[in-house]
Parts: sequence; structure tokens; C-alpha cells
Amino acid sequence: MNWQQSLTEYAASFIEGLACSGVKEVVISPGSRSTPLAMLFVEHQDIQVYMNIDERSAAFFAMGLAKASDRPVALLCTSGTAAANYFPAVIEASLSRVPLIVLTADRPHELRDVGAPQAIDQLHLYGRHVRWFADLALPESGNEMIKYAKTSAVRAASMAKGVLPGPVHVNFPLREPLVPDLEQPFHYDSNPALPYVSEGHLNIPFETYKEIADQCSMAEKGLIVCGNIDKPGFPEAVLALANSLGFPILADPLSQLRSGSFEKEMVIDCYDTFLKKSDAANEKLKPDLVIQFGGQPVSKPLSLFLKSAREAEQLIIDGSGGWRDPNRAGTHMIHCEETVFCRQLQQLVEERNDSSWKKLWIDLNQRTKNIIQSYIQSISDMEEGKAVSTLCGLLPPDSTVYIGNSMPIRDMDTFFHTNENNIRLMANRGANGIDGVVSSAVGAAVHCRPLFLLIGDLSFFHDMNGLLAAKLHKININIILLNNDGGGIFSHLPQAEEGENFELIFGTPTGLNFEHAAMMYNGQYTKVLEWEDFPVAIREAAANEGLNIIEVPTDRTRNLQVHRELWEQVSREINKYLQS
Ligand code: TPP
Repeated sequence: MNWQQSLTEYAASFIEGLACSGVKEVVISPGSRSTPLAMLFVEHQDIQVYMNIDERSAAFFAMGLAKASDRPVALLCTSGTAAANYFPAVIEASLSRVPLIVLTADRPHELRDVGAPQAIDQLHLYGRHVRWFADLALPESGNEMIKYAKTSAVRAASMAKGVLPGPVHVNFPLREPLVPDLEQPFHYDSNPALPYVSEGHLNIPFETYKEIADQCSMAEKGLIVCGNIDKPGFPEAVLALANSLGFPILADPLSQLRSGSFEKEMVIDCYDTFLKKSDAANEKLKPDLVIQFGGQPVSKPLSLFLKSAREAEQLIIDGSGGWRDPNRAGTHMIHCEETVFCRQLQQLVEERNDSSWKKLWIDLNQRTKNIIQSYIQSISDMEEGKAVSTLCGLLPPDSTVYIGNSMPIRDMDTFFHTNENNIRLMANRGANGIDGVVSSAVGAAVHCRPLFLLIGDLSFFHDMNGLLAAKLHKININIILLNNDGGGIFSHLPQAEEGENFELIFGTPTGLNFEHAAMMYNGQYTKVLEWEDFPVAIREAAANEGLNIIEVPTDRTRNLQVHRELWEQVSREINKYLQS
């Protein structure tokens, strides 16, 4: 067997190992050192290739694909700083538990650390942000090496989608010549056989369920808190548990509990607003038992509320065995798959009928929702809260909304209320970066249609390169660009009072004309200047193919004023109600 055949057999075996482990997509950035892998990926019938020139965007795009499909996605780049550009997305994927298989081509060992071109130290490049790292052997022929290549791929995929899903890094040293033999490259695939990986989930002993059921029966003021969690079957399971226990569910927008055809009586969706400004509510609503699922909720008032509930038992359920307790208020860490936990516990708990506790939460929630909705209706000028609230009412059934960080995710928390429309919400809430949001959403849009991206202007600017994937791969995406010309969130922070350098350091207006960006990427562009044009723009965008950008210009000072007025009104009316 000549060198070219050995190289081909080895690299093809690795790719075959990925395909057999359920990898269906790879995002490749161009380069020379990665040649054999790139050329062979394109040859594989079961793997869809997406080219993406900018590695930073490529990695977020891959993360969006993986998040939306719940399958591991592979990434491939050349050696050098290309690999370093994956870093922000690797961090986000690690924290938000998204399976990525990062393949970085590298120089062979004799060309490392000797001043060779495009050679950086790629070993353990992503540090502790990956679940597994391997520096593969150089391609070689022979059954042992083929088995090694295939097994490494199977292992990489299994680590990526394991109990704690996340990114893995496989560094692939390759020696020239790099061009593979494309005559039937995958004819080696049957021999040797692949190892089979059996996967399971975390569970707890029956006695522990019994103890928890007893705790729940004794609790008079129980609550369930659901943060970011997107697992099929979980909404129904947790709602059934909440109904049996009579515990209201404080449901983050990313819990997927606010929208769907299930019964939502127990879902509380306005807690952020009434906990924010009402001491009386915080006092009256103190729980004695809290069961928490999912990532950290967006709402800061909720975190403070849970942090101050020092007397309460706080059970933190994590099916990936993590330690999700930033409030340091957890009294029990329970490593158990969330849906299994709800179903098993529900069988053991006593059914509880109506309680004044449950009524109080539902009542406060409904009153707050009424105030929010009538206040928003009274606004006539272009304002972000109104834009988000109106958008929520216009979304076609079964839409997905990818939500940018900063104010968009907070406004969704305030204005996205329970509905039947089966809307799926996604966001990059691992590291809460304003980077890579466009690319992530474009990646998710491959699997979710229609998809709306709700994003601020700085986050949009930060990842404008991400629009190229939409153009080149003809992906349908509708971007609602909330343009307040700068970072609106900073106006809500104490530094906003600190005078003349605020705009320079925090506001950071760019004055960009985003219509040009839309044109550059062949997108359709609409600027909404009157509310009556907004529904038309959304409807047209949802019906259009390709990239649609709807810009909503707003004013940061006015946005702040509207939010404050709304919170003051809720605070006044809720406090009055609680004192009556
Ligand atoms: N850089 C990264 C990569 N991530 C961050 N979270 C920040 C900086 C800090 N940051 C948080 S919000 C924000 C910045 C710079 C401003 C975002 O502005 P925009 O996207 O326009 O949203 P708005 O605040 O107006 O809602």
C-alpha cells in the first residue's frame, strides 16, 4: 500500500467512525493542512458539508446546528490560529452542554516548536473547556491503525454526547503529501468492526425518591424553578409533577414551558417583574421547599429571591451531574436525569388539591401580566419592550426564536407569556456572550423553520460575518434587529448615572447603516418606523426565502424610561393588592 492509500484509509476510517456514531454534519473552514479530511468528508454520502470561511463564525454555526438537532456536529480547520478562532464557541458549547467534535489539522511532530510556518502549540488548546482531548497518531496503514482511527472517532462522539454533553478536541497531525486517493475512499468501512457504546442516564435510588416525596408532602410552600432546559418530554413530566404537588413553576423563557399545547395553569411567567420591585411580594412568597431544574434563569430578581430563601430546602436536579448553584443556596444536589426524576417522584407524592399558596402565585402572576399588557398597549412610539411584546404576538405557530444576549433575552423574559403556539426559544446562555449569536442562529435555522433572531445592534455588528453562511447555504432566517445604536443594557446599570464618559465607555454608538449589510449578503431589508408596519414586515419575512432583516430603530433613553414606568406601575399595584 502506498502513502496516499495509507493516508486515505486512515482518514476515511476516522470519518466513517464519526458517521457511524450519528454525526451527520461537518462545518469546514478552508485550509491546506486539513486537505485529506476535507476532501474525504465531501465524499461521504451521509455527511452534509457546510463551508464557512471564518472559523469563529464556523464554530458558532456548528453549535447552532448541534443545539437545534441535538446531535453532535463536527468542525474542521487547518493548523495555526484558525483553531484558536474556535475558542469562544468551544467555551459556549462547553458551558451550555452542546456536543461538538472539533478537528484541528496539525503539523507532524517534527515540525512543531521549530519555527515552521502556521504551526502553533495546539495540544490542549481549549484547556478544560473540552470533555476529551486526543493528539492522534500520524496516518499509518494496517489493521491496528485503522481500528485506532475508527475507535478514536467513536470515542470522540461518545464523549461529546455523553452524560455531560459538550465539545471534544481531536488534533490531527498530517504529513505531506496531503491529497487523498478518491477512488472509492470508503470501501474499507466494514472491517474492523466498531466498538458499540451503550449509553444510560443518571438516576437515584428508590429510597432517595421516597425521602424527597416525604419532604414534598411536608412542604406547605413548595416551588419548582425551571431554567434553561430543552429536552423532549420534560415539559409534560414537570407539569404533571407540579400539578400533583400543587407547586407553581417559575418558568424561564428558555425552559420551553411557556409555549405548547400542554396545560399551563401552574406556569408562572411574570415573576421577574413582580419580584423586581415589590418587597411585599418577596416577603409573602417565601418558599419552604424549592426544586430546581436547568441552567441559571435569566432573571436576577429570581436569583436574589432564591438566595434569600435561606430557610428553604433547595433541591437542585442535574441530569448531567454538574453543580448548578451560583446562589450557593442548594441544600441537596441530585444527579438524576430530569424527566426520569419528575416521573418517578410523581408516582410517590400525595396528590394535593387547591391551596392558598398556589392561588396567591397564580393571582399575582395574572395581575402582573394584565398590567404589563395594558401598559405596553398604551405605548405608541418605537420602543424595545413594545417591539418584543408585539413580536411575541405575531410569531407563527411552531416558530423558533433565537434570542440575543443583553436586553433581548431580558425583554423576552418580561414579555413572552404563556401561549399555545409551540414556540421554541434558544439563546447562548452558557457564557452570555454577544459574540457568535448571528452564526448560532443561522446554524439553528437549518433545522428550525421559521426561525426569528431577536438581536441588539452591537451583537449583530459583532457577528456580521455570520450572515455569509445564510447567503451561501441558502438558509432562511428572519432577523429582528433592535437598533438603539449602542449597548442599551448599560443604561440600566449604576454607571449610567456617572456622567460624561458614559457614551464613550459604555454606550458605544456606531452609527452604522445596517441596510448596507443586508445588501452585501443579498438580504431583504425593511426598516419599521410605525407599529402598523411591523406585522406586515413579520408576515412577509416569514413567507420569504433567504435572509430577511427587519430593523426596529429605538432610543436608549426612551427604552429605559418605559421599563422603569412599567416596573413602578407593577410595584404600586401589586403592593396595594398585597396590603389589602
Ligand atoms: N463582549 C462579549 C463577547 N460579550 C459580552 N457580553 C460583552 C462584551 C459585554 N456586553 C454585554 S451586553 C453588551 C456588551 C458589550 C452590549 C450589547 O449591546 P446590544 O447587542 O446592542 O444589545 P442592547 O444592550 O442594546 O440590548
